[in-house]
Amino acid sequence: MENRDFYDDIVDKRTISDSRRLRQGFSIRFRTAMDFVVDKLQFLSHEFELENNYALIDSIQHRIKSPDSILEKVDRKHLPKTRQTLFTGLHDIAGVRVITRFISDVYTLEDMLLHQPDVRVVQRKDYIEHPKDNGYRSLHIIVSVPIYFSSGTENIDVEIQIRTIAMNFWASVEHELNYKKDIPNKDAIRADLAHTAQSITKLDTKMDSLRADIWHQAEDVPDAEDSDEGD
Ligand code: 0O2
Repeated sequence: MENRDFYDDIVDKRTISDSRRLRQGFSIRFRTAMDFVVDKLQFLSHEFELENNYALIDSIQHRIKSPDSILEKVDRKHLPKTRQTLFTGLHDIAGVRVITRFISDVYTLEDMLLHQPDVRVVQRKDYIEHPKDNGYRSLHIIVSVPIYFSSGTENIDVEIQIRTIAMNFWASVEHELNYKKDIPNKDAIRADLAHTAQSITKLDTKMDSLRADIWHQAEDVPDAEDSDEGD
């Protein structure tokens, strides 16, 4: 099905103006919910930085799922092509990916986010603690957040993926492999990637412990200002 037919197909026998309204209503809801989550994450990261002198978040990416990708999922999951599926049947229409430097930062950020009174967890999958068979690692949380219309409040789901720079590097290469066709030795590359995922886990764990060492040693050394005071 062509992209441009997607929303028209969903509304089926509605008029063109109904279809346009639907598309705009769809976009405004998911974009507002996505921006709400991104703003919250950035605020929490800045607040943490003020207190601790380093940023929890290295970078943030976000996207609204493309019509092709929505259709592929609707077909794969055998969902009805209805307005309800579009608005409430999929939980990852709005997606935010947060990249941290360290594994411990993934969970610190999760903890801070989930303590917010207007963020409700719908689903949590910890692929860091329990990696997928192919080696994929990331923390996935689906949250429901409120958006405020003049007529009332709606709750919208947003998928948040939190992972380290190293996990993200691995996932981007693995993603590329899945989308490339006609690769004769795909199985061998897959096996190699699974092996590389283990090295990445070791690297992430080592970096966390190196940072802990740096912090502990920094605590033992008095600040230049502190030692000046004694002079
Ligand atoms: P896009 O373009 O990122 O939206 P399902 O969505 O049905 O496949 P489920 O259980 O609903 O699976 O979601 P899950 O397992 O939490 O993972 C969904 C998303 O996580 C995927 O989105 C990817 O972004 C990412 N992901 C999950 N597994 C892998 C993996 O093995 N390798 C890589 N590179 N990414 C993965 P979409 O919808 O596939 O694509």
